[in-house]
Amino acid sequence: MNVKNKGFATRQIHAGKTENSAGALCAPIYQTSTFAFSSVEQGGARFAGAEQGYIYSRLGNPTTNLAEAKLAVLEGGEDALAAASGMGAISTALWSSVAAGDEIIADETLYGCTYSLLEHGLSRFGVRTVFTDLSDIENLKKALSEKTRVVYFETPCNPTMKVLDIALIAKTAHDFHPGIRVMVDNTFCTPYLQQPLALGADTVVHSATKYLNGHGDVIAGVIVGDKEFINRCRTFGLKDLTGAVLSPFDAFLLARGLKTLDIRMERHCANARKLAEFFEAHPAVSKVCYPGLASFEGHEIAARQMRLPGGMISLELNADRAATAAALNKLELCTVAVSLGDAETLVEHPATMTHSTYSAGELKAAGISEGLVRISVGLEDPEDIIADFKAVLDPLA
Ligand code: 3LM
Repeated sequence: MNVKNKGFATRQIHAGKTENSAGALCAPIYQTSTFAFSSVEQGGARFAGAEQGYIYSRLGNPTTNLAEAKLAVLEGGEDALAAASGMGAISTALWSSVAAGDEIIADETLYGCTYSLLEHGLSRFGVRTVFTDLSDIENLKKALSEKTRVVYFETPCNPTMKVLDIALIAKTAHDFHPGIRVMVDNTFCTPYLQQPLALGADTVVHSATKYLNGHGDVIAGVIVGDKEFINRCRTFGLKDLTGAVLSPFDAFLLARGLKTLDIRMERHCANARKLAEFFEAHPAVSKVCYPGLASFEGHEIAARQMRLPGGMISLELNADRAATAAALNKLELCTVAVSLGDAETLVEHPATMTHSTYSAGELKAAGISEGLVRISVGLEDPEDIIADFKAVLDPLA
């Protein structure tokens, strides 16, 4: 059954389903590295692309295809490619887009390892990245050149929650040259909250480790976009350049997690809004970055391009770094840990953890202050999350 025109919940549950010999409701895990050919000729035909069918799990696997089919349909893309991690997806997509001499324009506030890939990785192979603040569209106009191949950004940005206008950035880049690939990391939102392709972007990448899987037990990534690009990523980028293939078991867990994406995101967002409002009213908190607060700079753009303001909050306390750390160490319900999008509320310190790949000067340029604390609001009862923070913040007020 084609579910493309059904509602989001129906698509997340039913997209990608195929029949199996036992009639199992949940797709089997095809835990196999290779696939038998009926003959030498058939193997040759599959390698030549003259016949459809599986060859080897680095090139495709039925369980992985299920997760890919769901994500393509949910993001509104023609096709999707799963990868072994978010960084596997991002590196595969970028390696498949550039060659020595090309340029990438990226927002200056990015997940730490993406920043490192661009600044310390691709730069070694003759690919230069121009980092700029894409919230001012004049910066993009200045940075665009005949060498630009990709415009890359996250929104909301990890970890400052800066919101970028996807439609405006995509239009500006495409007006300059339609061939420029506008690539958006949609990890913080998932397709339930935001659909970059519908807003004019060409490619979406994700750390599927986060909300998409949603249970903190998988490292995975995905690229979504047009058939030609995904095919290039599959048959060259992932196959030959990175080899960052998702295992069938992790693909199974990802497809399983996706079935409840909408209800989890609704709860993450409802909890985050309550917690953000609590922080905003608390005297120990000097700054709250949450797209759902009218006081937050990115509020209007977020309201336009996101269904709900998300489950991530960043904040600063009226305390020095040591006192901030001491307070966080006293949390009992919430866990001090990197990563995000899990059932558990996770709290981390970007300057020393997720963004320690930035130098002190680079952190400052990216707007990531020394005292910034990032919270991935979980699915617990919101009163319990708030009580945990209240107990450690009250003594600071
Ligand atoms: C983190 N982030 O805690 P993986 N894109 C975004 C991300 O946030 C991440 C990736 C890509 C965190 C991971 S830090 C050691 C833990 C917006 C990951 C990369 O390769 O699946 O980890 O995704 O912010």
